[in-house]
Amino acid sequence: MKIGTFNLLKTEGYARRGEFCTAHGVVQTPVFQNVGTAGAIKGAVDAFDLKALGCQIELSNTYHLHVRPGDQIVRQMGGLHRFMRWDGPMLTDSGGFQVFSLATLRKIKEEGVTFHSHVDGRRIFMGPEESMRIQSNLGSDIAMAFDECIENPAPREYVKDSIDRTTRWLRRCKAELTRLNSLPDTVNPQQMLFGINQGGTYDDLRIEHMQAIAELDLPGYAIGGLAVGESTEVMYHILDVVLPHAPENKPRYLMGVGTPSNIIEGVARGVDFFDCVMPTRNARHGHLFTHNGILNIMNAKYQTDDRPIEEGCGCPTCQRFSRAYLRHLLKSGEMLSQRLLVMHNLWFYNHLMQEIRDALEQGTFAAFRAEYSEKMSKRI
Ligand code: PRF
Ligand code: ZN
Repeated sequence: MKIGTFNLLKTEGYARRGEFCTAHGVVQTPVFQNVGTAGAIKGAVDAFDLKALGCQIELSNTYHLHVRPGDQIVRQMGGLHRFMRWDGPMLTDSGGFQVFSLATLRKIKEEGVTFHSHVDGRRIFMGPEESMRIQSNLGSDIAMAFDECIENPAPREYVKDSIDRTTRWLRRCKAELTRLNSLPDTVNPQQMLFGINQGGTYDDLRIEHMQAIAELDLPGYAIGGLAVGESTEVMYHILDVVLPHAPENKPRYLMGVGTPSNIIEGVARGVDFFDCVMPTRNARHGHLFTHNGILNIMNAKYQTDDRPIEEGCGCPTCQRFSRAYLRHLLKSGEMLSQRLLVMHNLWFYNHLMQEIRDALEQGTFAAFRAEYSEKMSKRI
């Protein structure tokens, strides 16, 4: 299969079962991208663990790796795949979101954004060209466009100006990545660019922007600017409105989302790629995903519970350890608790996507959605 090809294998309603080809392998969709922001999965999980957890594609961040250790260093070490010893598909986010959520004292101009590093306060400039050069040095399979992610709600005039600028930035991203891929010593000359749809909570601006970016005929499109202050209902409404205008034969990626039920509802509306820090972040606080809802391992009732986190779970943690032991580890502040709990949650998310793909293949996704969409995100 040619790199950048998206094969739609089956559909059920708006939900899609597909496969997407990258330079480091084929991704079966719908897929959850496992987050390793700075080239490491939080909770002491390495690239070899990721394989055992059913991870198909890893996600890292331009902004973090640019600040530390520096993308030139990563390039010198052979690119991020080789640096972290992950040989599967990899996506890097552009910095667009992190600059807006982490950095301080930012100033946006047509050329790009000036901001202060969250690590040492140093002044940094990043625009579309800088973001593409950094991502090219990292050598990911999918580079994300440099965009502006606006918090919801935002004034309409601001959003309109912002999406127009994000479209101009996208053209510059495409031109720069094309140039970088043609250089003789590029880390990953097959690196692809995904565009990002913005437009806040305005239906017409969302559609207008999606139509504008679709014209660039990129290999994939993301929906950004969601899960940033609006309600779940508004997020689902925007997906309902904008996805019919996304190219059908290209993968769609809902950035930074979400809970198991957000994922099931996203799939139902036609989303193919997801990513979220939720499985890792929740695990580190003892919040563990199961098919019956979210279990809090700190709860006193687990003190002498000899069962695994979830009966029947195939993860390395549930194969070996009891709720009682895991509760003890977390309460004692043992580092081991982080690793064991994160492994369960990542396995759960990757396995959830496998269940979704199986249901789509068997034409039973509607039933799966009805049974689990609400239940999985409840606290138990
Ligand atoms: N843009 C980029 N990355 C993102 C987002 C975005 O809008 C979001 C919004 N949920 C998460 N990550 N570049
Ligand atoms: Zn488990």
